[in-house]
Amino acid sequence: MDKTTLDTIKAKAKEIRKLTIEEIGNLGSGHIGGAMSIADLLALLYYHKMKVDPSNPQWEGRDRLVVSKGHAGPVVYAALASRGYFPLDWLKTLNQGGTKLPSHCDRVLTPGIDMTAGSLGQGFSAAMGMALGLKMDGKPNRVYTVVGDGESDEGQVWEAGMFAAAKGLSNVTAFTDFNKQQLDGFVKDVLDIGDLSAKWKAFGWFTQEVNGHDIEELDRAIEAAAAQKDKPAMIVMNTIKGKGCNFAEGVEKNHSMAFNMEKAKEAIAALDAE
Ligand SMILES: Cc1ncc(C[n+]2csc(CCOP(=O)(O)OP(=O)(O)O)c2C)c(N)n1
Ligand SMILES: [Mg+2]
Repeated sequence: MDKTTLDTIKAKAKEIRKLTIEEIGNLGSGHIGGAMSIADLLALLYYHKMKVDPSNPQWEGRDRLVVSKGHAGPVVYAALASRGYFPLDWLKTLNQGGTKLPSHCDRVLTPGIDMTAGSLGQGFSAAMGMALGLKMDGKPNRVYTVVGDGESDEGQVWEAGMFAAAKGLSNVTAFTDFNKQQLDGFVKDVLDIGDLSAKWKAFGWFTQEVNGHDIEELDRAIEAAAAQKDKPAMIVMNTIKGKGCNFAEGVEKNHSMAFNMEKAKEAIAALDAE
C-alpha cells in the first residue's frame, strides 16, 4: 500500500470515528465501544478493498459486508454516509422515530446494509449462506463479515464456521473483533473463548491474527485471505474497545454509554489533537 493511500484511509478512519461519536452524542446514548473498535477496518474496506458503488447500493457486482455484531450500526452508518451512500444529515436521525438508521443494522431500511443483524450469531450464519449462493452461481463477489468476540460465545457462530469450511467457501473473509470485552464485562470472565486463532484453524479456516488498528497489517491479511482457493478466511483482529473515544477507550463499562453533545465535542477535539 502506498503512503498516499495509507494516509487517506487513516484520515477516513478518523472521520468515521468523529461522525460516530457525534451521531451517538446527538442521540444521547448508544453502543460506542464496539463501534470504535472497527472504525479502521471499515475505512479500509469501504475506501480500498470492497467493490461497491454507493450510487447503486444494490449493484449485483458488489462485495457484501455483514456486520454480524449489529449493535455496531452507528459506525457502519458513519462509514456509509462518509462514502456517499446517503447524506451525512441522516446521522442526526439515529434510532429516532421514522429513521432509516435504527440502532441495529437493518437491510430493508438502510441503503448499503446487506444483512439485518442484532441477534448475535445470525448475521454470521447469513453471510455464509450468501457466500454459498454466490459460489453456486459462479459469481466472483466476496463476502466480508465481522463477528464480535462476545458474539463468538454463540454456538451458532461455530455451526456456521463448520459449514463454511465443509463447503469450501473461499469467497469469505471474516473478521473477529477481538476487543476482549462484551456487554457485561471481559470475555474471559463471561465465557472464556480461549485461543480463538487455534479454534478457527481447527475448524478448517485459513486463520491470521493481526493488530486491527494497523491498516497496513490488515490490508496484507485481507490480500492473503483473497488468495485462498479452498478455505474460508478468518482474520482475528486484536482491537481496543472504545478505541479513539477518550471517555470510552480503556474503560470497563464501555459497551453502551450515555453521553451528551458537549462530551462528544470534547472527544472529537481530543481526536483532532492526536
Ligand atoms: C442472541 C443475543 N443475545 C444477547 C444479545 C445482547 N447483546 C448485545 S451486544 C452483546 C455483547 C456482544 O459482545 P461482543 O460481540 O464482544 O461485542 P463488542 O465488544 O464488539 O461490542 C450482547 C450480549 C443479543 N443482541 N443477541
Ligand atoms: Mg467484544
